[in-house]
Amino acid sequence: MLGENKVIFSGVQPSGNLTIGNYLGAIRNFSAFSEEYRCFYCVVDLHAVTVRQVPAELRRRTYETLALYIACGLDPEKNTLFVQSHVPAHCELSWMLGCSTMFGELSRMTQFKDKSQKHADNINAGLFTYPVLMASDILLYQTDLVPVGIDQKQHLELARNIAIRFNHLMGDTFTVPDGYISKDGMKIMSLTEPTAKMSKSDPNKNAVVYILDPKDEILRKFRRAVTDSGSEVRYDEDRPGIANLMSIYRCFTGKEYDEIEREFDGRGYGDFKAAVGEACADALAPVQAEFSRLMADKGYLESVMKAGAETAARAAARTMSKVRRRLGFIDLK
Ligand code: ATP
Ligand code: LTN
Repeated sequence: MLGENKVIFSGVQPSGNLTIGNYLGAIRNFSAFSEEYRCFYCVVDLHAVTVRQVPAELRRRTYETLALYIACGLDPEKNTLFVQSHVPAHCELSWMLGCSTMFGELSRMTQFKDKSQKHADNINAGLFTYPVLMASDILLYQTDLVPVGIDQKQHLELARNIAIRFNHLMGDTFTVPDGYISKDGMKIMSLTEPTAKMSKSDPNKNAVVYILDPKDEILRKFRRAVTDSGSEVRYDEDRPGIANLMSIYRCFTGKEYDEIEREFDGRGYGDFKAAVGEACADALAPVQAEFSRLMADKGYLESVMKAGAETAARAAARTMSKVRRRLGFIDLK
């Protein structure tokens, strides 16, 4: 264990502009842990290059993702915020764990299958071994809890299996992590195709609300959101369009579904969509203001990255030393 407190680790890829799915499903929930846990939040740039990136954009998004972490309420004094490629131990452990992860296990990962279909011209080895690097991120810090959206459940299960197998074969080395999948914002769906996940890499910009979208854009996207036939604001899983909007409204306002149904009783979808847009824009306004302030100060962001990388590297070094000894490598002090 690293000290007394339990450890949290999570990561977000700087692979696109962050969406309200990333916000409600992941980042917004992170700050609640800072008092009780030792928290590591990482910008996973090494994962992002499993699909092709334009270098200048990747660099900008790495700053932006870090700035968004802070703008969403993560205090760098209370959380270790850092960039994955600044701590080489992630790659080192990934190689070692890759040698006890089976081809068959990785072949079953649905994200690999999805992304291979989407990027058929670039099915690279990194895309295939992505979950091993993710397991290394987590296991390197002896993580107890991993807050993620439900889409990451399968990767998390694999990370647990990798840890359990290593502990069994080589002796107790890693804490076996648990996932923490928040009920709120578990899975925010696309606004144009409400049976598919809202995803930052969706080429259809109308399907996705970005954290940094201006208010008029947010209102417009919700106004155009696909809803089902019918006109009543009532929660019904068989009507995925309205169910998704109700779930977004609930996340932003804290109102329960029956309360929302009463609020919009006798009013049509139009009124409701406008209210969802307003609630979303109002909630995001302070995040956007803080983000702009932070992006104007790269020096500050770099100082956070540096301090974060030092703290993370120190914690990672302890695990690496243990792993080296377990595997029979010579651990020079
Ligand atoms: P991509 O579209 O490039 O696959 P992504 O939008 O899924 O990316 P990630 O960086 O892979 O984003 O995920 C960051 C975090 O946000 C993860 O914890 C993930 O589970 C969560 N997340 C992503 N999309 C959603 C969503 N639509 N609803 C809830 N949580 C989400
Ligand atoms: N695979 C995750 C991002 C990610 C992550 C992690 C999440 C990389 N390493 C470690 C939690 C813990 C994703 O695509 N959302």
